[in-house]
Amino acid sequence: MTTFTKAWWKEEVIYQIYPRSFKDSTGDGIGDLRGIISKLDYITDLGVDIIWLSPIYQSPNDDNGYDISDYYSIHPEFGTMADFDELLAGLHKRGMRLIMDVVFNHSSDEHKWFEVSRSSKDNEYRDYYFWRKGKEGAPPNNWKSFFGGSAWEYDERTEEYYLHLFTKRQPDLNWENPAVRKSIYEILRFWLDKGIDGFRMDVIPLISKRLEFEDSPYEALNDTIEHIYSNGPKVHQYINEMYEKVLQDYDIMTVGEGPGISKEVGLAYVGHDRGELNMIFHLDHMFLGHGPLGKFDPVDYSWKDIKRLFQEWDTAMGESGWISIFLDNHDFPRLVSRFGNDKEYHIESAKLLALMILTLRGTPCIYQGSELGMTNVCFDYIAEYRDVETINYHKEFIDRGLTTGQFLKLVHEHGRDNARTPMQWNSSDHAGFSKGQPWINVNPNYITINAAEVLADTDSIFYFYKEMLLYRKSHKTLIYGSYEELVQPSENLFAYKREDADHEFLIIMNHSDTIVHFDIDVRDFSLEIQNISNKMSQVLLPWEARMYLRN
Ligand code: ISL
Repeated sequence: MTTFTKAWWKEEVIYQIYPRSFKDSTGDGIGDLRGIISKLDYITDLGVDIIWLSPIYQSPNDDNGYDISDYYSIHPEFGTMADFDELLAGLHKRGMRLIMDVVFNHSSDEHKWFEVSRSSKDNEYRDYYFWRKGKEGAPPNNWKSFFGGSAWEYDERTEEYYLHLFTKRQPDLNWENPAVRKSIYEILRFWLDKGIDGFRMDVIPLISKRLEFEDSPYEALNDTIEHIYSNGPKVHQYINEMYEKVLQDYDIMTVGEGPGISKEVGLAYVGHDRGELNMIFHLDHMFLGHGPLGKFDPVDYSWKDIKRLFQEWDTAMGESGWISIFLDNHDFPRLVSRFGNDKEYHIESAKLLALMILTLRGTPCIYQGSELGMTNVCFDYIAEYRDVETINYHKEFIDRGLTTGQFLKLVHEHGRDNARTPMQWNSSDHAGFSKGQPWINVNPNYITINAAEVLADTDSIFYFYKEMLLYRKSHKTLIYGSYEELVQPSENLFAYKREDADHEFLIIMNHSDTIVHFDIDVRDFSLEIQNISNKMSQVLLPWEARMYLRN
């Protein structure tokens, strides 16, 4: 059965905070650290353990903080280092932990390293980045940025191009240069010595480049990401060095974010004996539905694909690796809008998805607002969108002769701002997020979907999360037990078994708007959790989810 090594980061649950959109304490419309501090009791009440803070460092905000201009300081719009220390102490006092988001594949173009680097061909920071000559007046190769357009930007001052896999204001750092790595390790130590509990490492598989910089032969962006940008020749050498030089000295957790990490290479990042990372956020299920040109070029997929991926990943990790389980974050649509039904079965499907992320094998990661059932937003005007990805792709669409109306339809479903509208605290102005005009409009459904509502209703999505979080804590089978999908005739039924020497659980979920029969013998089991009251034994109502425990 199971011989997993035990670890706190397998047993605890992560809650991701996107600080810009969580709670504003000053009235400037931007969420901040004191806002988070004011909500610590709320977070404690929910019952999560580890807070992942999206970046709070100094940044020109071209990509909302994923473009860092000073890794050692807090952006004034979020507060001060004293506020940070207070937040960390507040979390620790309540028995929670804090992990920081570190972005080391690239910096901001306003980082002093880059400012010096671009100033001449010959300076001590030139090799902190990738500078190359063009090819007959064109960029060095055909690489495309994740956010549209070429991944190379020409800089007139030195008449060379620099590489940026994201926006042109996010130049890629050159890990080949030992001085870059040393600088990064010092930054990691600075934050660890403050007493934080770990890191979420942004786009970690991209840090080692294929230095030949050959053209990508692939048409689909996702293939280029997997085979050309990610998993470069020295990626494991670098991560292992970071582990040996810094990480291993601390009792922390590390989770690598991994576009391009396939199940075939996943274990190399997280195998227990590798000396690299504790777990990864692989994006296979999140990239389902992305066509050749990415998210704004959608293709169909079904629950069959999702179920297959979860089984394949579990098998690939086996007893020696670990992943995080999540269905949304600040880069993707809201889980209830994407994987549930945010209209007729809003509450039912939100609860079903909660049961799913808290019972699959891996460390669950809950994104802020999921516990309220927050949904995608459909802004009427492109001017209401803030995300650089949406803005850049809008330009590309117009250049290709499409209309803003056509593009907006895609953004409503796939845009990242769906997840970035302010947290809905109550039904007062601006959803109680801020006294001033928020940096991005609130979702108009805050009048009915908000924290005050769910806290006042013991049958709400919030209390379902709370119940499940408590349940998971006291049933280690749901953490370490084996995982096995129980294949059902209906594609929309997702059923699996979690088992160890002590217990056997069955989780059965109907991911559809119709009634479905299931074909699993539950006579020796008792029903532990159910999201809808329904007494029929072998029949699940639309979006019904059940968890059984063998007697
Ligand atoms: O959302 C995506 C693009 O549509 C993903 O491909 C995303 O860019 C990828 O997962 C990397 O995301 C991370 O790095 C980006 C940053 O914009 C994202 O917010 C971050 O999560 C660059 O730092």
